[in-house]
Amino acid sequence: MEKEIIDMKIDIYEENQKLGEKIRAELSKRKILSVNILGSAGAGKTSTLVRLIERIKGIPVTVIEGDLETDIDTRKLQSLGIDAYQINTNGICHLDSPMIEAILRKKDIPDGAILFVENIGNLVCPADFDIGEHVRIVISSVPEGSDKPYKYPVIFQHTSAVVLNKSDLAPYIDFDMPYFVEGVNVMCPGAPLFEVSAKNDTGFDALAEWIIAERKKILQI
Ligand SMILES: Nc1nc2c(ncn2[C@@H]2O[C@H](COP(=O)(O)OP(=O)(O)OP(=O)(O)O)[C@@H](O)[C@H]2O)c(=O)[nH]1
Ligand SMILES: [Mg+2]
Repeated sequence: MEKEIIDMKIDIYEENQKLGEKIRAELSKRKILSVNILGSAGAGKTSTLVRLIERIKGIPVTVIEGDLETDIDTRKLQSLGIDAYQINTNGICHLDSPMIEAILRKKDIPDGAILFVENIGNLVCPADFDIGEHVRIVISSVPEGSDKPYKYPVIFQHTSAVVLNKSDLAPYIDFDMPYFVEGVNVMCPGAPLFEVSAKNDTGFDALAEWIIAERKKILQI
C-alpha cells in the first residue's frame, strides 16, 4: 500500500498564521495594541504585568492569561482591579490564534486599549505561534541563567524586546551579564533589553515608556 505523508505541522502553522494576521488587522483597525508576553514558567510574567500596568495611565488595559490549568494569575490581576480573562489550554503548551479569537468574540475589549497576553510558561512552543500580536516581549530571569538566549534561540529571535527580571537576585547567583547581553544582541539585534526587579519595583518606567512609544509608532496614535 502506498503511503502519503501529509505535513500537518506546516498546515497547522499556516492556518494559525492566517488567523493571526486577521486578528492583528482587526485589532489595528480598533487601535488596540496586542502584546504577547513570553517566558519560562515562573520567570515573573504576571509580576511584571502588575508592575507595568501600574505605570500605564489613561489607556484602558486588558489581560488575557494563558495557563494549562487554574485561574490563579487571572484572580491575582482581578483582585488588583485589572480587567483579565483566563484561557486554560488543558495541557497544550502554547496559546494560538483560535484561542485568542474566541476571547475577542466573547469579551468586550475597549477600542484604543492595550491587550497583554501572558502566554504559557516555557521557552519553546509559544515561539512558533502567532496570536495576532503587534509586539512580543520575552521575559527571562536571573535564576534561569545567562545562557538562555543561546539555548532557546527561536523565542529570542522573534522577540521585539527582552526583559531580564529578578535582578535583585544577581548578588546570590552566578549570572554572567555580558554573556547574556551578547546572546540577546546576537539573537535579536536592535531589540531593547530592560533589566528589572518586580520584587523591588525597579526598571519598569523605561519598559512602560517603550510600550507606549511602540503603540504610537505601530498604531499611529
Ligand atoms: N526575588 C524575586 N522574585 C520574583 C521577582 N518577580 C517575580 N518573583 C517571584 O517569582 C515567582 C513567579 O512569579 P510569577 O510572576 O508568578 O511568574 P510567571 O512567569 O507569571 O509564572 P507562570 O505564570 O507560572 O509561568 C513568584 O514567587 C514571584 O513572587 C523578582 O523580581 N525578584
Ligand atoms: Mg503567570
